[in-house]
Amino acid sequence: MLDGCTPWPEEFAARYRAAGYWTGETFSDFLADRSRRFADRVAVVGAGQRWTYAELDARAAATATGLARLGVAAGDRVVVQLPNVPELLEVVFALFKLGALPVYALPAHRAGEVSHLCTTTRARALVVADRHGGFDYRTMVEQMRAQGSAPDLVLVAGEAGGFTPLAEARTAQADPSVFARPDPADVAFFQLSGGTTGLPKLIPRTHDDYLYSVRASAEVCALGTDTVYLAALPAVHNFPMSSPGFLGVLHAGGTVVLAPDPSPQTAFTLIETERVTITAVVPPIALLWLDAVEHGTQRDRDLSSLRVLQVGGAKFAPEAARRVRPVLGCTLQQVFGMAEGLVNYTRLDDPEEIVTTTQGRPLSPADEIRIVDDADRPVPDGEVGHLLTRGPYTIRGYYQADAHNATAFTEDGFYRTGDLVRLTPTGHLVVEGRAKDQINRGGEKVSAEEVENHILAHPAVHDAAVVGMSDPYLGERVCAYVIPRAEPPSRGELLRFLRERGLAVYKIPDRIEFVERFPATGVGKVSRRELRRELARRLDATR
Ligand code: J2J
Repeated sequence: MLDGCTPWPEEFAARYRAAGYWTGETFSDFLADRSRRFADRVAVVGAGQRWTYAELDARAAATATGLARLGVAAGDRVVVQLPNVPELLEVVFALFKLGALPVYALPAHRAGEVSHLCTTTRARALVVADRHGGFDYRTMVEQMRAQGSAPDLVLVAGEAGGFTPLAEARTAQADPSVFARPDPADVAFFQLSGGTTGLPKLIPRTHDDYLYSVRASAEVCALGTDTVYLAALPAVHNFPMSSPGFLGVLHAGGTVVLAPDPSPQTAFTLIETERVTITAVVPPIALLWLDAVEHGTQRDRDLSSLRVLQVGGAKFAPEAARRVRPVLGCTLQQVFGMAEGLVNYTRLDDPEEIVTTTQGRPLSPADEIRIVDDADRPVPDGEVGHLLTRGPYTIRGYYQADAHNATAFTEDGFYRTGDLVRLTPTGHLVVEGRAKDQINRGGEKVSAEEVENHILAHPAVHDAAVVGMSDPYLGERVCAYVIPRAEPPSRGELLRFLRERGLAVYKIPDRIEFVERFPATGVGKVSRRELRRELARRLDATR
């Protein structure tokens, strides 16, 4: 296995193979195989294009050949930061064919995160779009170049400026001799962790483990060739990629429709015209859709093709969950997952009460769950505790992170999710809170420590503590408490400073409070819990 990654112990690997979870299929062969089976079916629709499986496979093969000529080889890491455009699938499958490893960056990431990904993985190349959502990625890469953190090879989908156009990497003729046959037990790509540490951690996922979660998810979601899946969230995120996501849909021979944004206007138009059957959103988007249909301008939309609305990434309140069926006329499926592995689903035939009040149950019979107290002792049945998990598609370690892995995993290989959950008598999990220093901003994860480090870099800042503040729409927003050295910088100046450091859009604090000191815990550490309480009091006072 790739250096810096933790394999499953051999006895577990043998067990997962014997049970048929790990089949030995790889992402390198995946598309060619589906293309043989579903050749003339439409695989992907988006940005004015519509490609069949055969076309997508031919494009991926031609791009793989071109990338090989540009020097990309098996084992190379390539950072892929593309919005929801068909080229995303083309590039990712081209890399798979080459045996190169995609490293996924969200479109909202900026120079800070993308530089970190490029340098930690020693990326051979970076693939970006020209512009998306009002942001010019070429300018970002120029900034990275100036800092020496961009790889030499930069490919741009669209207007390339001074970089290599992605279209140029596509050769007229594919050359299968450049294709690789990786070991199915090896790492296929890197997902990004939401993070609780100073820098985002990389999650190595293998062919065997990830393809199992894709196949099993497609089955739980009853996908088939008649499935039309709308990717409304950024497709590189683990949820729209694999739960069951675009990979699950391609596995089953369905059609992936890529939405440039998840607004009701954009998404409903695509649902109507493409006859979408299933889609996945985070809770704030679900609320937006519900409101748009119930009270807003989208009342007369024809959403009759929609069978399943998946909601996950953050807690979906039961009151909102109960509105899904009457308002949108489809089945709700709650999804509680993580890029590290474990995914829980409510099943399509679960009673309405379970679907609206729980976050589902584990995907696999081989998923092991422990709910424990602070001392790792199992809590009594039905009580709230820390969720630990181990299984055939949950990683055993982050990439090159020995020190962090020592606390993020138990000695016997359980991943500490940082989530507080309870188990219902029916075997479903209810997420009751979180013990990790992470803010969940409507499904987008923000590490408190990471943002604090950026604020601390400002010369006028003495200390910083970042906490979540409750928000009726996003669930939480980001609030930074700052102790200035003397004269505090203005809020505007501090925000500009953070943007210029290349921090992702969703990590920029929504609120900044200047204070003289922080409340301390018993051992003298900054008490983020006390800060959260203080903030709640302040917000209540102004409401
Ligand atoms: C409460 N909290 C949730 C839910 C995730 C499918 C779906 C989501 C993700 C994801 C994913 C939640 N209710 N329904 O990768 O494949 C919080 C938990 C969890 C963290 C993981 C998938 N669904 N969460 O959100 O890696 O705190 O993955 O540990 O981005 O999101 O975040 P992430």
